[in-house]
Amino acid sequence: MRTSTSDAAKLRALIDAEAQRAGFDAIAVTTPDAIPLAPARLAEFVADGFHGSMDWIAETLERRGEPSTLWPEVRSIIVLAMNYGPDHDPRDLQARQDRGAISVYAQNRDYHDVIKGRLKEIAGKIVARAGGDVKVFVDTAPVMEKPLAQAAGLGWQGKHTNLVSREHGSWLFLGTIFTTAELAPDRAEIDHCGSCRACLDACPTDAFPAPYRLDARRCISYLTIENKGPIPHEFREKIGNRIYGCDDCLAACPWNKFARAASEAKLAARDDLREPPLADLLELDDAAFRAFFSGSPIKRIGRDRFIRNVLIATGNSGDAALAIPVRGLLDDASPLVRGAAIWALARLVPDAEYAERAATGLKTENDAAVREEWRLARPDRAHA
Ligand code: B12
Repeated sequence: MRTSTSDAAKLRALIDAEAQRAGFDAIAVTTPDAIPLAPARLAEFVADGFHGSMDWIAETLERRGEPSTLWPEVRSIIVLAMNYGPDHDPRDLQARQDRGAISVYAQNRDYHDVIKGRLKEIAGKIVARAGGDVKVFVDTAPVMEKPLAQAAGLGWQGKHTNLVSREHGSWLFLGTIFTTAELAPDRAEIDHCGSCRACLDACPTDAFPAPYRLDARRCISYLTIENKGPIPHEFREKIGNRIYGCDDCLAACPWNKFARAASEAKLAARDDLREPPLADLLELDDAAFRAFFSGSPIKRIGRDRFIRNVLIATGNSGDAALAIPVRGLLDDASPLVRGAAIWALARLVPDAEYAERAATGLKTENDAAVREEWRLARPDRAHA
């Protein structure tokens, strides 16, 4: 769609005003051809297997790497960012082993819902003013939001691969509006990480094989959210009490000193998700899980995967009192839960109890993976 320079300037002024009104903290514009390096880097990520079981990344490779393959009519891409900065250092909770640590982004209402609604409002205003067509995307569409945000100038992709901004540090959500309108692009941002490697060194599971490259299979965010099966043994202790996502690489970023806490009205944390007791979470059955996490992104992973995570944190808690709810989960209907309960039990009860329960468990358990958990949790104590 052809737009005259003065019309484009007026449209941009409208977009800026609407974005501010909708509560976005930053907005900038880029073009669909502005991320020429991204397709090859994305292909390398997939070729190396770094996407793990996120098959949807491999399946959408072409569309994801090239915005104009996703939507040939797109002429401009508006990238919007919303600050979700915490009002405390999220790593502090790691010292409270009886509590579960939920990553900052998941302590509020699901940002997909919050941001998508607001992007749609702005997109509606663009069409009303300039005509043409628009599409809005946040997170789940095959769009590479971070390189697009860097190309638009909102920040740069840090060594932890997330977008870092001078004003908001590492605490930004991203969303995009694709439009057929021609808008003048903003200038791309350059890298300001320098020789810093704080985020790389902060990773508990060594998920960065090199700066700017993440092996998702080792990332606690992937292991606790995307991974549907048992959590590999090598990561269980390192996960500590992190029960949904991880903030360590973000929280280590020195640029956060310029960030401010997100406002209450927008994306403030739910009080009951700031430091939930593991004992309470272990009690959640399916219905209680869905009710408690209504409107939260955590609901997406379902009760069984969530309880799996809580059980790993419970095993790491060293709190023998938690063996009581763990014993109750040894007979859970979900093999995923039973397997994680075995691991937690092995770390909380004396040898004699474990040996006795393993002997009984191995007699009655039919699931091969759960049987393997009985054997591996304490190889010296479990006899087939
Ligand atoms: C898949 C995914 C994940 C996966 C994989 C993460 C990843 N880094 O790829 C997992 C589940 C692990 C994950 C975790 C998290 N995620 Co996520 N995730 C996504 C998603 C859906 C796609 C990302 C993607 O395209 N990955 C593929 C890789 C190849 O792309 P890339 O990360 O851009 O990789 C680039 C670099 O490697 C770089 N590169 C490679 N080599 C080199 C060399 C040099 C020299 C340079 C300069 C660059 C470079 O080029 C690549 C292409 O740009 C986006 C939403 C979206 N649609 O964009 C959200 C998104 C990236 N996630 C987000 C968030 C908040 C998180 C978590 C913080 C959540 C949490 N607290 O647990 C963690 C952070 C972990 C981390 N350090 O990345 C936000 C990030 C916002 C921001 N400020 O950047 C996004 C944008 C969602 C959103 N709409 O806000 N996520």
